[in-house]
Amino acid sequence: MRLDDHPTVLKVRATEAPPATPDPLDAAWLKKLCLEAGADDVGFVAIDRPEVADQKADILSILPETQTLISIVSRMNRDAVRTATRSIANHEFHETYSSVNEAARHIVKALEAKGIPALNAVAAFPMEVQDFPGKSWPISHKPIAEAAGLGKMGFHRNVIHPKFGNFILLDTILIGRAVTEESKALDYSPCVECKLCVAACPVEAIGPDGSFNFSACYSHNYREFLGGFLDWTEQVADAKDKHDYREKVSEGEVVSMWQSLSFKPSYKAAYCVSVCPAGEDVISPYLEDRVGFADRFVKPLQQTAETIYVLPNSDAETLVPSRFPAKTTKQVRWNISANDIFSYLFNITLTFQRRKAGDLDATYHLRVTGDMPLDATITITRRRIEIEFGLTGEPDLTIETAPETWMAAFEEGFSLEKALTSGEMKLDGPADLFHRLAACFPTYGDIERELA
Ligand code: B12
Ligand code: SF4
Repeated sequence: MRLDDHPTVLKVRATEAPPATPDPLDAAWLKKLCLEAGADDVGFVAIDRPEVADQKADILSILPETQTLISIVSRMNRDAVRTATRSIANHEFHETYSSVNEAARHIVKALEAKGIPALNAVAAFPMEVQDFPGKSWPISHKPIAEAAGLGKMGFHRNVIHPKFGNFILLDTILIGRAVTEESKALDYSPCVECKLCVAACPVEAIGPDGSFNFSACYSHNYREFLGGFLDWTEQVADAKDKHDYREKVSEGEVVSMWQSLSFKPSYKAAYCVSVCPAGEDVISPYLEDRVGFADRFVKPLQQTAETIYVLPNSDAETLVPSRFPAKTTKQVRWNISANDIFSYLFNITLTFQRRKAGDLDATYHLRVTGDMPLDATITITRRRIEIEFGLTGEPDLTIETAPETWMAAFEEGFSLEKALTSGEMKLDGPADLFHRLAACFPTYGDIERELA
């Protein structure tokens, strides 16, 4: 059959084209559409805004027609997120992820019906997890929500809405149209810097200096997500028999993993969100009685008897017994693998332990030899780490090393002496500074590489 005679083609050609939608779209009309679809608040950001410049290429690879980003938020019910009974909090997280996605789907459907290219970039999972441990999320919603005036990232790095506080989840819709009026970023942060999030987090992922300890949150809160699941499967694989397995993994942990796999994965904490008093709808009880607020919302989480998953030689491992006597720690492995020196260097920014760094104030020049030589400067000062490519500043210690030797350097059983004797590593400066650097990181899993 000729294409011109095909029934679909005949029908389409006989149908009158839908009336053209205005271009740019009317912002008031679009806002009404989003709120009616179930969003609790909404803002619009043009693709050319500087706040999203670093995401532009990723966004256009997802929907090349994109001209505007619609940022939407869904409110979570506060008491559900606050309770120490975390199954209830987890249900609230999951339901809100569903509602923000559902609102986005309705908006996209309505826009598509008007011939406007539109796509929901998805609030959270599924993500491109096959790219793990690389960046697996297609879009970062937080900077877009900030640009859309829907809040600012607080001390705990979650976006705090001026009215709803941090009891919101975010999503972004990409559309192939400009909008008559864009949203502006807030000119203040709703965060009141009370640091209740610091006090509540069982692994001090939120540092009192505003730093974020990625590996602490990821190892505990995300025990039943990506990395924790990998670790659990390896424990199954490594167990000699059921008795050995039962020694490694308790019955409670196994059924909890079953629950996460059967329903939706459960966060172990997310306490930073639970205790935050910021936002117009949230702050009154805190203003009336700060101590009472902490007693009511922070203390029960601090006093919950629970297992806290920690990396060996991490700040959390040291802190939990003294700060939270009701909680017990269990060591788990860090398993965001790094097969090349670039990802290894990135990895150490995720695993840096600020308390272990103590008063270390040193600059390291790292010279990696081999097929892909690389120079980098690692600076540790005031309990923060910075890594720059190239050699800058005066080094306190220069480390020249084969790539495999560097990648094994923070692993259990590493011998500096052996590496120096074999010539795989050379130091120019005090060896003590090498040990102090290594001590700033958790002890990684078992070494599978044999040093010559
Ligand atoms: C990666 C991620 C995480 C990571 C990193 C958290 C973080 N601070 O960024 C982990 C697994 C630890 C995490 C934890 C949680 N998350 Co989360 N997470 C994301 C995700 C997928 C991307 C975040 C992002 O944009 N990061 C980049 C920049 C913008 O953030 P950043 O803070 O400057 O960057 C840090 C890390 O991302 C990391 N990093 C930066 N680049 C890269 C690259 C790689 C490869 C890796 C591994 C890490 C990494 O280093 C930075 C400093 O530590 C978003 C969903 C999405 N698609 O946007 C949800 C999101 C940020 N998470 C959310 C929530 C609610 C949580 C939790 C409360 C758990 C939960 N119940 O869902 C905790 C809170 C932890 C905290 N206080 O930040 C919400 C936040 C809502 C809000 N009001 O802002 C989001 C927006 C999901 C959503 N759709 O609503 N999350
Ligand atoms: S708990 Fe306090 S310090 Fe932490 S984000 Fe909320 S307002 Fe800011």
